[in-house]
Amino acid sequence: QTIGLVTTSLALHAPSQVAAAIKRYANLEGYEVLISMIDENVNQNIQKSINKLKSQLVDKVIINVPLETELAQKIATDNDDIVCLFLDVDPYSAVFNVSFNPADGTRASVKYLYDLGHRDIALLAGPESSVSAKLRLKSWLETLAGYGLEPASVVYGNWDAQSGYVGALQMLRETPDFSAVLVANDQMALGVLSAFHQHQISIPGEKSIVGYDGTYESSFFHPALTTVSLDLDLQGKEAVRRILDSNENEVSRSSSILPAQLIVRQSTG
Ligand code: IPT
Repeated sequence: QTIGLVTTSLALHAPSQVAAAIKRYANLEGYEVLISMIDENVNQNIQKSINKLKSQLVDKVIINVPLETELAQKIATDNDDIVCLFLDVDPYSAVFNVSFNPADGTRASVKYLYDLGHRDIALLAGPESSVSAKLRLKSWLETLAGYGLEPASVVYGNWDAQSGYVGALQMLRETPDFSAVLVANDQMALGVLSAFHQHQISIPGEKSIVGYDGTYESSFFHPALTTVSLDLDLQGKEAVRRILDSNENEVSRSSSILPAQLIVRQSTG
């Protein structure tokens, strides 16, 4: 028996860690996992991937691709002969999903920086094409506003380390006075660390950095990264459990929203 996984690029750490978890837990349940990786999240590519999996008799598909609610709904409806479970959609949408609370970790990270005395906080957001990136940015902005603050700057990256590096250089050029930067994922935070090191900016002496994801590698960054941690292993485990438990009954397809949690390490002060 086989579970299908349609996933965004596995060159990114978070989706690759989720895929590893899905495989591990599926195997424990006696299932194989067939992976179809797509590079562009356009509807046609997703449908092609699903068709390929269907042709191999897969009838349960986990979809870890950033999708607007409407598109996710369309995919679920177009494929109602199988079960589709989504991992990267608006958690509060009606589609069957296992995802992370987009606000608890972001709020905790802003509060933590605020309590340390930071008032000039820059934001390095994820790509505008990602629902999760938009929800993280929205929550940062709302929480900052709750403290009467506006961000020192908002720059967008594409989730990879190089985009974080380039984004940090842009901030240093255009709005250099910030004392902390909230980054939408750990890989971009790695690029920020590199840019700051190159400019001999001490971390956290001169500037603090907070990442997001809590990927395994982030505790080995230098300095070890303070980050909003997502339990990616749990997301994979929960996705396997929920899709195997699902049946025709609507109730069996209600969503799970997992918590995110701030982990304080050495990149903030
Ligand atoms: C999200 C990660 O936080 C981000 O680092 C990036 O890897 C992105 O996925 C890729 O789409 S996690 C997602 C389940 C919201």
